[in-house]
Amino acid sequence: MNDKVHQLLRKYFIMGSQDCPRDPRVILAEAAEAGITAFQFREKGKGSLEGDEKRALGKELQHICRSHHIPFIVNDDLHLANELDADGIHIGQNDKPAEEVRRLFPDKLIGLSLSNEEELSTSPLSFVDYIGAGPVFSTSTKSDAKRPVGTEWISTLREKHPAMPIVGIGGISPANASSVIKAGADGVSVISAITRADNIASVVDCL
Ligand code: TZP
Ligand code: MG
Repeated sequence: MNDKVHQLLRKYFIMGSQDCPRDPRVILAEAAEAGITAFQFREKGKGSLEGDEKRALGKELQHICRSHHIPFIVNDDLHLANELDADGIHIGQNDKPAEEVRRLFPDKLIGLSLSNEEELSTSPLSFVDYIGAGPVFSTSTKSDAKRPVGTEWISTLREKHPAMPIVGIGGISPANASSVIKAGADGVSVISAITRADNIASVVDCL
């Protein structure tokens, strides 16, 4: 299981319709075609869909993931993850505790965001499959993002948890992705580098 998780974090695309200047289905299909290794549906923040519309888009994006054999992971929304039978769920520090999420979803992939030592010290990592570490660099995609922690945070986590699957997030692009991997991450997760790309195939290629 662990080996597989390390691999699927390599090029982890995250988005919701609010991040997309074009049809999200087309953007995901292009990214899938280009070789992303996982996808997270993060329908959240200003301009995001809710209720039936959110569910319907989630279903369509899941379908695209399935046809490319890419895991479909839902951000925060346990109800939607259950309803769609997503492959995984990603939770933050203000969501349901990891222990409870693991009890609800014994077989799903569970990811947890960690931004600093304090969060690390209070998080029961035995219940999660991977860590989302960041924001590594500054980002304008998430309005309430914490302060950038640099690649040092990746190195710290790697040192403390040598076997844990870790993916960097926040301000990552083809220009800096290799520094995140070099610091010890198994992969990079990106939103705007892909959703706002002129050429998605070349961006995914260079991550
Ligand atoms: N969590 C920490 S930073 C961030 C999230 C969801 C946004 C990352 O977006 P981008 O466009 O890749 O910087
Ligand atoms: Mg959250």
